[in-house]
Amino acid sequence: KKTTSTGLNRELVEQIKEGFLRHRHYSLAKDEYTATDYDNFLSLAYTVRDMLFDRWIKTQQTYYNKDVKRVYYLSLEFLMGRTLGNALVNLGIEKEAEVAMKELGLDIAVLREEEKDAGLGNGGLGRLAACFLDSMATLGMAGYGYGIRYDYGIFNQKFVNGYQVEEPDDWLKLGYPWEVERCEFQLRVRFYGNVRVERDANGYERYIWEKTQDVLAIPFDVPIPGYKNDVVNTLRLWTSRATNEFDFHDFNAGNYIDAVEEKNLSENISKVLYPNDNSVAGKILRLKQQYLFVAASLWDILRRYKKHHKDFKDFPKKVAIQLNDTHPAIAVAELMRLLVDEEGLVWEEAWKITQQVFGYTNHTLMPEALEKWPVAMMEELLPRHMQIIYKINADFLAEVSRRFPGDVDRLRRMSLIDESGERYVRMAWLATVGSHSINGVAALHTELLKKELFHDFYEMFPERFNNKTNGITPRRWLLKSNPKLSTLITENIGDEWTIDLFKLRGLEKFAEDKAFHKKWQDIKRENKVKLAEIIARETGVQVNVDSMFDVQVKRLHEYKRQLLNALHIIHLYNQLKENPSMNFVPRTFIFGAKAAPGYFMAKMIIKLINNIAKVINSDPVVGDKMKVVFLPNYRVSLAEKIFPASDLSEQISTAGTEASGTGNMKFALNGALTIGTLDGANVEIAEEVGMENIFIFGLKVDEVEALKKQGYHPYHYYETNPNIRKVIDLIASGYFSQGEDPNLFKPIVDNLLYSDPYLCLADFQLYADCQKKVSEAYLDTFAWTKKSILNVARIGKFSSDRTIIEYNKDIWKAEDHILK
Ligand code: DL6
Repeated sequence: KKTTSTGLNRELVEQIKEGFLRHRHYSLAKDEYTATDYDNFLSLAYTVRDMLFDRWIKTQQTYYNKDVKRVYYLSLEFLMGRTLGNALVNLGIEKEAEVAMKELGLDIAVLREEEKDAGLGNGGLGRLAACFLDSMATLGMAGYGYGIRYDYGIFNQKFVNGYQVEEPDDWLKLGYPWEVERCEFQLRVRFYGNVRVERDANGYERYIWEKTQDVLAIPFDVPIPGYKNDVVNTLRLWTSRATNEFDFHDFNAGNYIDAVEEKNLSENISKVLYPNDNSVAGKILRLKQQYLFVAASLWDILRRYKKHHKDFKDFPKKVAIQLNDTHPAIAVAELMRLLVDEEGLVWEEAWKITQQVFGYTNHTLMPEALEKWPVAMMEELLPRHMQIIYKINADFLAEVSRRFPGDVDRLRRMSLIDESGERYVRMAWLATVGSHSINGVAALHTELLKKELFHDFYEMFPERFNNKTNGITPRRWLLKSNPKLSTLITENIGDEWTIDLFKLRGLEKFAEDKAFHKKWQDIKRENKVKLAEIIARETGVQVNVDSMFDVQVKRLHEYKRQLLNALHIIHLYNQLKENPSMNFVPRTFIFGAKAAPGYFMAKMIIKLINNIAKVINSDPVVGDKMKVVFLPNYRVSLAEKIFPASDLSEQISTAGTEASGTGNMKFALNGALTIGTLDGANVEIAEEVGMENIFIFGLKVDEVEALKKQGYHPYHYYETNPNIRKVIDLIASGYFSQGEDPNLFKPIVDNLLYSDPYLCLADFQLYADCQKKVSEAYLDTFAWTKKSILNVARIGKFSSDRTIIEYNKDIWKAEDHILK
């Protein structure tokens, strides 16, 4: 390869230019006069895609020829964000692409902004799946993502008069350049119908699922490049379509409208992502989505396996399937159905295989997020699966009885069927019983799972439980999103950190280096200037880039306590109003969060924060000391601009509620300090970076439990803490209602005073005291910068590469570095 003295590969530059012009001409029929920015983005995307395709074909050929063990990550969500920048980084051609565009008179930054986010997920769970795909490819494993190609991803959020308004995310409207439709692998997925029992020649019962209503599942493949290793893996997303006969049958009967309606119903299945994070919708369409993608994926997995194998005895040696939460848990019953009904295995053998193949990851303890499907609904939609679940349950409960004779209450608790009222199938139990591995996503979370939710199961088979602390890919979340900091790091410790994040430890020796500090601070400031421009554009608010950027970005949920943050902002505001000349460390409070459209309290909290922002930002007493901004439409591409510009990371969930968190890792990786509770992965972040480099406050899990047990009375805090009283009184007075009903925020006030399920009031003073320490610490620039450097230096554990290596060692046991 011909590279110039600056390390630029000229040959590649020319190749990119040639590809770009060819695609603009032949794929889009455009020229430099008629091409829009989007056309130019597409032309570059197609050019990069060509490079991915070469590697994709080679990678897949190698997997096939070596008949390697495949790892399948089944997830109803993949929050991929944009692909172009990531592909350029992973192919190692970022510079060449930039120069190529420049030489054609184009600014690559402009083109990159043209790409729509693939927002096929709600939050942490979906983004984790995306990071895992990146890590599996980077580690050279034969990893596949399987999910749904929703026509509409997570809604676009707007604010109208401070209220959240949802708009459809029509992300496919202009075409998605990264996918390839694979019609040849389309298949039928069955619903409804009934089950007939037949006896075969040997007298064995055969179950025939018939008179079904069928839908076609069509796969679309997206290439997933590893980092500079020529590996390209596959994300296969299914879309639903009507079967042809369906239309023709009704059509010939002269029933044109019904035929079209039927077609629409079938195609509805993959229409839209359910916008619920940490809560379930419980709608039949959701169960259809789950079964559609599970049935299609398992069929595909079996098809691939059968190319090399005549029977199923090696299936667990060649296949590992990870269930991303319970959303794909019906896979346990579906694999049993395929093996027993379709492939003719005996039940016991099929069950052994099923358990060996599946692993299940739990992502939440929130009761409202635990899926259970009404037995009646399941029986109607998936009659054969319901029979299989009953049989699994009967066998399992027999085993429980043997282990714990006479313990009827235990049987009731552990039954896959909840019979306390309307009968439900407990999907977490199905996933647990059907898997050889059950894991939580941070050490604390896993311990709580063993102690609480899965305690009975942990007593039955402790060896199945393990922890896999989450991680994030350093390629997207540092290398790509924070190029200046990445360059500084690489200049000083080399570039190995990109594939071995523990190498960041090398930065420790610069923790007190003044010249290094200066560069570190300059980069943070530049990133803040860029974010300030975005804030001004999006919200109209001019922020002070020399203020501390204090940021809370994540889904809006009461347990995440954006409200606690808001209460503290009002508290600071009260102090400033009382004493305008007080010493005050200027802060810009930045929020980003979508609320589930049906989540009233979450939407009220958004409105409250927007109104607080209006009041504070226009108060002359406050001036430049405080600004509050709520950035609309928080999403992956926006997150990439926020983390590098943050000084303080708010991770303030009630202890015992946030399973892990992954935003916490992204902030720390970009040099923000954390203020947080001992919850989720915060605990491990504190262990890694050291207590002197993080701000920990608040009740711990056992204290939360004890307080609730003794009877929690939030009103007591209101009565006894004047700071809290002033804050709540101000909200209740209508001060933030901005001309609307003075009682606008009464639901929030009442909830705080009389219920406060997430203990905002109990933690308030501890939080405010800790925030005071944060402000004091920020005044000491040297000490703050040192902490910032040490956070980055010690965050290596939270690479998703480490997480995937652990999954593979303990659960999947597949080969890595296959192409080497
Ligand atoms: O494991 C990824 C992510 C965690 O980091 C978050 O703490 C957790 O809230 C989230 N869980 C869910 C659960 N939803 N469901 N089902 O999104 O997972």
